[in-house]
Parts: sequence; structure tokens; C-alpha cells
Amino acid sequence: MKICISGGTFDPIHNGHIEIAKIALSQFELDKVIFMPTGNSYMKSDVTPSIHRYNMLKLAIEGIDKFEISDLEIKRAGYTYTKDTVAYFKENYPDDELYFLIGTDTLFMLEKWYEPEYLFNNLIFIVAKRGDADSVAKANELKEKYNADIRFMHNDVIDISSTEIRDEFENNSYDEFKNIYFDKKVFEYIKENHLYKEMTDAEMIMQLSKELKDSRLMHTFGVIDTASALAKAYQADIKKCEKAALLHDCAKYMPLDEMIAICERNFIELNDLEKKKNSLLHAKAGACLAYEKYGIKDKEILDAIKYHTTGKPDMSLIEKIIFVSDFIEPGRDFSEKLPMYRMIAMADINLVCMNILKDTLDYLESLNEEIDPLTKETYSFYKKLISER
Ligand code: DGI
Ligand code: FE
Ligand code: FE
Repeated sequence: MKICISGGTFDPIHNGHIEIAKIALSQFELDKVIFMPTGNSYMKSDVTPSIHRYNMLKLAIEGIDKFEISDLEIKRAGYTYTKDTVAYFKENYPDDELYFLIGTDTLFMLEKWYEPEYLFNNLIFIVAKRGDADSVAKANELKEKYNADIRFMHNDVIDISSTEIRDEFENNSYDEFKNIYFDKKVFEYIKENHLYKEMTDAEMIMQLSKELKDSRLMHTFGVIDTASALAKAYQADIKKCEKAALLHDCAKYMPLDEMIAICERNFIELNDLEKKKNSLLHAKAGACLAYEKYGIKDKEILDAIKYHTTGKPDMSLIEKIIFVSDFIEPGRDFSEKLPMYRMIAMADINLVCMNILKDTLDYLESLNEEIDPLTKETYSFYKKLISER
């Protein structure tokens, strides 16, 4: 079989990608084209979360003969090298002939890829024209140097790029989007999932009000007020603290299996206790949901959500503010110590962290609940910090 891999971010996929792949298919008599969106782990990249790029691609190629999609790279944590992908195909499909589809711009970058010799030894490159500088000379140079197999496609240049499409979404309302090189199903997906457009606070609250009970929403507003006041007192970034507070419990009512799945696809490691306790896992799942669904990319905000239940040793200021606000917000009334903690919080945030952790541990012990190692470590850290000063 002649298999051609078409790799890229596909952020988003557009008809240019589809057309080029169709031409490659017929011109080189390929048996199939496999679209391979690149991976990106939570908090590590500026591109759209891989789950969305994958879903859009899937919609775009639906029903097209000989087009397939692979999640090989989005399932791999950390950086993915094309070399690893090629090695995977070589191992699993040793008898197939492997092609790799690139644009002329990529041709000039190939030597900078990880282990180019391996790639040139194992792949036939198909180069699609992208309307830029003549690349025949470069191809000849690579043929000479690596004995590379590089074949040019005869295609009209399709004047469209993902960057332009992202700009178009960013600068217009969804309803103004008129791009004719675009799949309607993909467009609907983008609109539905609010991609390429920052959500306003009002939109986030609307969404949250669908997912949280009223009492949880009231608690959330209490956490926002408290976090905002603490941010002012400690000169933290008020907007970031408010956003983290707004979203800190966004995954509170997600079913446990979905929590596990969202953490896994974002490469967040879970211990056995987390895998059975919604009450713990909603923090990590919440960080992932804030990233995938609410479009939050700021690592400080995401980490504040991620650690709001257990805390962690040596928290950042915003992590401490969310951790503390969650416990002392005005709607909480589970302990008579709360008024005192509210006062301490404004003056000595480390001291109040230690107190909250101590109370949480006592409470969990009284219930005979299993304690997460991170909760214990966090308590030890703050106890030591306080005792040493
Ligand atoms: O989500 P909230 O109710 O606003 O508050 P939270 O996220 O701080 O805590 C949720 C629950 O998690 C709370 O009942 C205490 C519990 N919790 C905190 N640390 C641990 C824990 N539960 C277990 N089993 N182990 C822990 O270490
Ligand atoms: Fe919580
Ligand atoms: Fe909370």
C-alpha cells in the first residue's frame, strides 16, 4: 500500500488541506492519506487543544474516500517527533510505502527536524506548492546530500491559510464568517465550542450556570469576592485571581469517568485515590476543562485551579489566594474559626494556609477519609515555614 501522512497542527483544518490531499491522492496513486494532527499537552502550547483540532479534522474528512485520521501524535505526551511517527508506521506496517505531504515552506525546514537522515531514508516527500520561492534548488540539494526522494505536486496554489482563518474569527462575530474555503460542519463545531475567540466573563458565567447548581454558583461568587480582596491586599494580579476563582469548581459535577478521561488526554498524572474521589479530582479535571472549554491558557490560572483542593508545597501567590478564598468565602459556615481565619488571611497568608490545612486534615481524619499525599506534604511545608520564622 502507498500511505501518505499529512501532518500539521490543523488549527483549523480548511479546504486547502483537503484539496491538496486529494490532488496528492490522485497524482501519486496513493491508497490512503492519513491526517495526523500534532499533539499538544495542557499548558504547553499556544495552539488550540488537540481534542478540538482532532474533532474538527474528523468532521472535515467525514465521508471522503481514502481519507483517514490518526490520534497517534495527540496521544503522545511531550514533544512528538515525526521520526517517532515514522518509526511507528515502519514497525506496524513494514510492507507499506510511506509518503509524507509537506508544503514548499516546510521543505526548507526539513534538515532542522529531528534525525533528518532517518526521515529521508524512510519517506518519500510530496511537496505541494504554496506560492513561495522556487524550491527546486533546495530539493536538489537535499537529494544530493541525503539521497532524498522528493517529488513535486502539480497543484494550483490555494490562497488560504489557517492563520488567516483564525484572524477572521478573532476579528468578526461568528455570524460574519463568510469564508468559502471552509467546511460548514467545522464552522458549526467552532461556533458551538467557542473556538478562536476569547470568552467574556459573562459568557463564562452563562456556561457555568448551566453546569453548576445554584448553591455552587453562589459559592463561586463568594470565592471571586474573597480572591479579589486578597489580590488587592497582596498586590497579586486581580484579574487572574478572579478568573481562577470563577472557574475553580467548573468541573465539580463532571462524572468521574469523564474527569479521568480529560486528565488523561491532557497528560495529568493521577494517583489511585484521585481516580476514585470526585471531591479530589475535580481540581485537576477543572484545570483541564478551563483549558479545553473556557479557552484559558494562562499557566498561573490553570495551576491555581489544579491545586485548589490539596494545595501544594510552596504555592505561588495566586495559588494561595484561591486555596484560601475557597475555604473562607462569606458563604462558608462550617467552622466557628472562620471569622478568625478571614482576619488572618488579610495579614498573613502563609499562616492561614497552615491553619486551613490542619483543619482539613483533622476533618478528614475524623471521617476516616483517606488523605492525599499532597495534602500532607502541603501541611508539612507550611508548618515548617511558620515554625522556622
Ligand atoms: O470544591 P469545594 O467544596 O469548594 O472545596 P474543595 O475543592 O477545597 O474540597 C472538596 C473536598 O475535598 C472537601 O470536602 C475536602 C476534600 N479533600 C481535601 N483534601 C483531601 C480531601 N479529600 C480526601 N479524601 N483527601 C484529601 O487529601
Ligand atoms: Fe473545589
Ligand atoms: Fe470551591
